[in-house]
Amino acid sequence: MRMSIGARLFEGPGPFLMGIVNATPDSFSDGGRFLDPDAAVAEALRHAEEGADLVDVGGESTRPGAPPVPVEEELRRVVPVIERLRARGFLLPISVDTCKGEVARAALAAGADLVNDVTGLRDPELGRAVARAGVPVVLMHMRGTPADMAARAVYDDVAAEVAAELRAALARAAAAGVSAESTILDPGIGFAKTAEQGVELLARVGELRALGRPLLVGPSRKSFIGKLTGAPVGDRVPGTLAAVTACVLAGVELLRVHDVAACRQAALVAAALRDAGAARPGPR
Ligand code: HH2
Repeated sequence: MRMSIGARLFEGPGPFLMGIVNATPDSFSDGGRFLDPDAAVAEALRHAEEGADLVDVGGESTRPGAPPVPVEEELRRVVPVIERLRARGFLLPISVDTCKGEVARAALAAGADLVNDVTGLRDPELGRAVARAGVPVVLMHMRGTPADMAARAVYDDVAAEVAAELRAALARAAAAGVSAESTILDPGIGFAKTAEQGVELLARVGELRALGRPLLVGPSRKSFIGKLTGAPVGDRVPGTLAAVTACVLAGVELLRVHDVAACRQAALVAAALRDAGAARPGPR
C-alpha cells in the first residue's frame, strides 16, 4: 500500500497495527473500561508504546444486538478523547470508528485523520464529510445493522459475495466524491457472518486483494475464536494471534487489534515468513 494517513506515510505490505480504543460502556470485550476520556487516552498511549501504527477511537459498540447510540452521546464519548490526545502531542494517526457524518466531521475537526465506517458509507452525509476533508476511509462489509445482522448471514459463496458488496461500497464512495485511492477495504469479521463464514473469509481473504485496495481485518478477540476453542472473551489472545498470522501471510496490510504488543510480535514473525517465502518462490 502507499497512503498518507495524517502525517504518516503507510508504504509497503506492512503489517500495520491499528490499536482499538473503545470509549463505550458496552463493547463486547472491554465495554466500560475506557468510557472515561482519561482512561481512553491512557489506552491510546499504551497502544503507541507497544508499537501501534495508528489508533481507532470509537463511541458506539457494534456487537451483535447493540442498540444505536444517539449522535450527541457518541460525540460526547469520542471528541474529548481525540482532543486530549492531540493536546498532549500524540504523534500517531487517529482513526474515528463511526458511521455518522456528524460524528466524523467533529472528530476530524478535533484532529482525527481517518474515518473507519463499519457500514461502508451507507450514510451519504458521511461520504460527503470524508470527501470534503480529503481523508482516507475504511469501508467495512456488513449487512443490516448490529441489531439484525445475524439474520442476514446467508451466503452461497461468502468470499465472492463480500467482494461484490465491497465493490458496491467503492461505488458509493465514488458517488460521494471519495477517490478510490483513499479507500481501505475490510471484510468485516463478525458482522453478518457466522463463525464458520468468518473462518472461510479469513482463509480466503487473499481473494479480496483482487479489488486492488489495501485490506484491513479485525479478528481481535471475536466470537469465532470462542466458537472454535471455547475460550471466553477475556482469554482469546492466542486465537487472535493465529488469525493475525493468517492475515499477514495472505497479504493483509492492516490489523485492528486490542492487544498490540502480542499482535505486533505475531505480525512481525508472520511478515518475515511471508517475505522469505516471496523471496524464494516455487518448489525447491
Ligand atoms: N470490529 C469492531 C468494530 N469496528 N471496524 C473495522 N474496520 N473492522 C472490524 O472488524 C471492526 C470495526 C468490533 O470490535 P470492538 O470495537 O472491539 O467491539 P464493539 O463493536 O463491541 O465496540
